[in-house]
Amino acid sequence: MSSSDHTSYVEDVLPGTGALPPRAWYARSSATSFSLNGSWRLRVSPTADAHDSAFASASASALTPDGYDTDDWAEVTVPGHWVLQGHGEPIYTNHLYPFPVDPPHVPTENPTGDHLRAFDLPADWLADGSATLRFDGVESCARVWLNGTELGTFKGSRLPHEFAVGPLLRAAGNVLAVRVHQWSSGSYLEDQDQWWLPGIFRDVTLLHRPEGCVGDWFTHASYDHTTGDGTLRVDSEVDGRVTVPDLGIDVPTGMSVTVPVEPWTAETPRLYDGELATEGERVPLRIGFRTVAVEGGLIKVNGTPVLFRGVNRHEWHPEHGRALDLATMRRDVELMKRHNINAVRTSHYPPHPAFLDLCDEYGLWVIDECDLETHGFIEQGWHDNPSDDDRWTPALLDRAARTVERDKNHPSVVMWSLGNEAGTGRGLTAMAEWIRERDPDRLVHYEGDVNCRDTDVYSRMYAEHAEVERLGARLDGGPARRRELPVILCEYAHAMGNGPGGLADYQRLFEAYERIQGGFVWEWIDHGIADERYGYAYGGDFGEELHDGNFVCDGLLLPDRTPSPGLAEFKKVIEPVRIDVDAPAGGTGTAGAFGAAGAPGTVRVTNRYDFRDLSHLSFEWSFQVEGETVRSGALTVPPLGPGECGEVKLPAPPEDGRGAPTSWTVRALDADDHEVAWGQSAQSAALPAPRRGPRRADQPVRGRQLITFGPAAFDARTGALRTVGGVDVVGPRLDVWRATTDNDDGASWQGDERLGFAWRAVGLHRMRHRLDGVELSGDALTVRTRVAPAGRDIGLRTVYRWTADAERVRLAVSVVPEGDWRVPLPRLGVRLGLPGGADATRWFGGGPGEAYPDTRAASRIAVWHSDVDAMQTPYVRPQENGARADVRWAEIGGLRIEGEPEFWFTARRWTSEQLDAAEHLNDLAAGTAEAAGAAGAAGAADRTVWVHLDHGQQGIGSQSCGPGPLPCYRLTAAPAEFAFTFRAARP
Ligand code: IPT
Repeated sequence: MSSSDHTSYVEDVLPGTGALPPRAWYARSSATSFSLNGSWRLRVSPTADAHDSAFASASASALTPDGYDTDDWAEVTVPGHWVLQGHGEPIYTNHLYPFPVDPPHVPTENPTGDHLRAFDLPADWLADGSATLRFDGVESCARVWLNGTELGTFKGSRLPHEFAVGPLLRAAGNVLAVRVHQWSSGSYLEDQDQWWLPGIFRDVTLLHRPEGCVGDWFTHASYDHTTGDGTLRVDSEVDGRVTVPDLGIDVPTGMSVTVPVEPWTAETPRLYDGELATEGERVPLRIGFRTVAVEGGLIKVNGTPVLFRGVNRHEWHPEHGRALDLATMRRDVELMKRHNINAVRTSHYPPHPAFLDLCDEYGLWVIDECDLETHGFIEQGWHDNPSDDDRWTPALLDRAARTVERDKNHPSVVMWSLGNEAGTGRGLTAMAEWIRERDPDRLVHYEGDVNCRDTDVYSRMYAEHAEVERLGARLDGGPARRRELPVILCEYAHAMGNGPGGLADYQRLFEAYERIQGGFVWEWIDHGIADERYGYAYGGDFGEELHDGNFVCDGLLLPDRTPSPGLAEFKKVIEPVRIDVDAPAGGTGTAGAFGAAGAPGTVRVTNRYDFRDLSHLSFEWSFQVEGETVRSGALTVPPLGPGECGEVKLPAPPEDGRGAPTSWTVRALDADDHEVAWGQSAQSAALPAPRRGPRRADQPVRGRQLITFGPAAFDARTGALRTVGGVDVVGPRLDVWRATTDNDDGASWQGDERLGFAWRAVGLHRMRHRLDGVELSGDALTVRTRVAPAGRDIGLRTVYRWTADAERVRLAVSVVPEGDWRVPLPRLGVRLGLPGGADATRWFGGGPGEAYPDTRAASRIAVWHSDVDAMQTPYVRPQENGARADVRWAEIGGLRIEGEPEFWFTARRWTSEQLDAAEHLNDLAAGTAEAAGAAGAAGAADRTVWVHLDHGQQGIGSQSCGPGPLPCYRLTAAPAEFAFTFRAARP
């Protein structure tokens, strides 16, 4: 029990008192509404009962804010979280409750925000009828008074609550008082992996309810794909008429009408505008006709199986937390559509309802999840779990009802999800039963129900590729009911930091097996909090005693909504059109780029939409010579239907590429000229290899301190390159370390499998370079070394062999591992330092963005231009990033570097060690400033730029929560040879 009777509702397991029954939500109607968003007064107390009598009795006695002594109260913006507005601190935990687990009790230290808002009714407010006060989201428990009269209490943070307030309203001088407790029994049900952020974080609205107004209603709009007819029936609590002008519909509520319609799908989001009119109110309807069902073991919409290319979306804004404005929601939806995403799971609570309006309008399949997670009970083997305790069932049912009633009129919602990570139990079964009864026309999802007793789909999280394949091939066994069900991955591909890796490999499985109906990447956006001290803050930055660090930054968008390379990769992997370009390999010699016959190439186009043909896209070919587009034109592609595949000929090849590598690129563009999909042929030829024996071999000459050789000079003692083509360099030497990524580091529960852990244990971050010899022999300078960590007998025997002509030096590196290598290498290549003035970069190879062995689908070959800063990906926790794949040559800092074979190219203003040591973005800026200071350098322009030329990179994988990289992406320590040629870049 709480210390005060006035606060006993805080720990009561029941959801609340006084609220109206839940009903359909709408943004607009003919009835007036009045927003109470804006500036409120705020007083935060350390306990639930501080100022208890004062707040309550003041409410009772005073009708104007002047009646309160609010002089020392703060101002707070509603919607908002007070902890993000300078009062108290946010807390981040993944699944641990940040308080002792003793349900339903919460700590005595229970930050409580008393919110006050005075308001006059607008002049046009009609005093006929009644009014309701709607709260769209308050975390975690509220008690509400209007003009001194208590309206009630409620829990269920991301759910709407309405109160009847008509008789209490006055024309002027109303006072709304809302007491919000951070902790309540409801907190036990809201253990989602996110920040704990108390406050009135969604809209507060006063709704006029005229006589005869609309109550609750339920739009049933199905589609019969066999006839092309839609059937509409709007059930309404209050009788009225339903009109849909475009369909000539004008029927009473409750009556079914069947007419030919265009169906709604996420690809073709056809909405019909209609209206529900009762005697006292008209509410606009946006009707989408569609039917969702599991048939023959597959999720079908309008009779067609669908493939979810989805993301999990938490609501996030780096300054406002979960208080999202409409523009931000629209931005999310537009970014999703632009990146070929077709589905959202609203992890792990119903989103702001306006988000679902946008999903209807733009077209996204939605799994709408109830606001329920009790993950922290896993620590006690789920003992005392509210999901399996009858006392809590009313609270669970309340959450189900408030979700379904609020959102049931959205065509985009195709599945209800009971919640996330809440174990199993009777409460969950009761929710599923209630939902099926209320809305038999949608599917029920819950990943925690491993036997699928209560669900319509078998849902898995972070299954490794091999398991997905078994599930696809129906070799998974398990209970009979489950074997019959379709499979989705409600979470996969953990987008924490650099990654996720392996997306393309998952997509191949999703496309190969009909039972696997796609998945939802975890997750949409990093929940970093903008913070001057750090760049972005994450768990632990606010002094939390329990926290889970940067596990909260695991999205495809950086916190400011900049797409990360992971999103570019996802877009490519899930593109709804597959374009395979097969151009005959050209000759590198006299026959020209296309072989003697000059045969035109072929493009195979596959329509991977589920519903649409390709008539909304235009196609364009382009022809590149050594990465530069020299010709382009339109390509006519027939309007292939869903699933169809066709071949189109490329035009006759343009003039020969004079032995240079050539390629064809074909792009599919939508009506706004946005690229939807692309394909590129292989390069016709390798770059002509810089001749092994240089043109006129130069001979190294040993001086007192320097060895001069072609355009280069080396340290005579160490054999290290000092300058080449007039550019001073910190000579290249072998480098195997990378600042471990979140996916290298792995999740704490993954033990010894974690690579970052194993690498550090072996000592790959502290390799020593022993110099065994500097030899001059005729036309070569050879430097022999052994690179190895202290305390271990493993090592890499490394030989650098330099040759030169008048203009170029060539470095051939040979690496032979010694000893018993049990770990893969993070990277294998050389690192060199260039003067800080190095900035502009140009390269012929993969781009525009970063790529690693299992994240390279979006990398396309061209000549790219960038600069050192733009080549960085500012992951919230700094880590390896920014490599460009398949680079044939690169220019930076006045040098041109050619690779044999292609290499991974990375350039940054800090070393891997500095990157590795940084915990926040601001550490990097500070780190380099210090380094520059220590070197006596003046200003940023003098900082060394570190360039990595890598022969190999270890894959990325998804081990920050899921499986590591597939074996084929492992960089095994094995003998290797690779070479680079350096010369001054021609201006
Ligand atoms: C899974 C959770 O459902 C999700 O909320 C998030 O925490 C994610 O992991 C990791 O970021 S649960 C997983 C640990 C099995």
